Amino acid sequence: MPTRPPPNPTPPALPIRSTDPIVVLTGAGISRESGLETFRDPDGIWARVRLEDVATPEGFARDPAQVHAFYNARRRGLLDPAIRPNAAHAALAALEGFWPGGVLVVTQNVDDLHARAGSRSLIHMHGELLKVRCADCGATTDGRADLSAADACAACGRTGGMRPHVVWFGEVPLELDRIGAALADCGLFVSIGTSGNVWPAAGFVREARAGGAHTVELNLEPSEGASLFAERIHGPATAVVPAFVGRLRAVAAEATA
Ligand code: BV8
Repeated sequence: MPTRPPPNPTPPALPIRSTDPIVVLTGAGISRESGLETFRDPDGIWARVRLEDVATPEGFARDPAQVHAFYNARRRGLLDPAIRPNAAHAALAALEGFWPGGVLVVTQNVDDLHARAGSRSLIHMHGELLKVRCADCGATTDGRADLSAADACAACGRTGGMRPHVVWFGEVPLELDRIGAALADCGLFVSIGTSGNVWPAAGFVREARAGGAHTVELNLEPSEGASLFAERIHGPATAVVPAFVGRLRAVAAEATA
């Protein structure tokens, strides 16, 4: 008699209430199946360029044209009509729509795929590829065209100071106070598609645990901080994220039954 494969083990019940706020941290892995490169995978961006040359203020001061070329190529790539949000982005947007406790997506990504999928409660802690900033007056504006040192700031008119609105290594990420408050207050922290290499984002799981949150990692493979999570589910984001959001939908439905 052939032995039947064991049924998929039923995932454990989630120790959260539907009134608990949720914080979701995402990284490059959630956009991988949309066609955007990650950073630290073998075929990733840092296998091709040195982060010191293109993602630091020192690199920009040394060779602004090289940094502009790096971000101009990524911006043009993101604007390719073939690059669209995937099922993982869509599942998070749906979660924001049905979860009573509220959802905040904190993304390390500079792409616009969460917003295009419909997420509204969203923080781009490392900035946005489709925005530009004037180093002279600080004005941040939408920017979808190639950028160069010759471009003038739309606000102050000066040239030479335009840069991508992106947080480089050694620069302080955006909205850390708001993120810290949300981590302290949340009942569930979910980390999706990040290797857990870059700080301070890599420390968010510790902050969430300190606040008593249940912590879950959804990633293709164990991240640097995998052991810090109460639950770890590994697989491609377009599979594991919708499945996890399905579990949350059951929690929300139970609360209203
Ligand atoms: C700062 C620019 C001071 C934008 C980026 C300790 C404390 C504080 C700071 C530090 C510290 N130790 C070191 C530092 C300094 C530094 C740092 O972390 N260095 C690292 C290299 C050790 N941090 C900083 O400089 C930060 N600033 O510290 O300021 C401060 C801080 C707090 C308070 C006051 C002062 C600034 C960090 C931001 C730097 N900018 N990029 C851009 O060009 O995009 S970082 C870069 O890495 C990207 O932004 C990216 O988002 C980020 C993280 O990478 P991931 O998203 O995780 O991508 P990665 O490729 O690594 O991993 C992808 C994962 O997806 C993998 O696990 C893979 O398995 C998985 N995956 C792949 N495919 C799939 C998948 N998962 C699911 N499905 C799939 N299909």
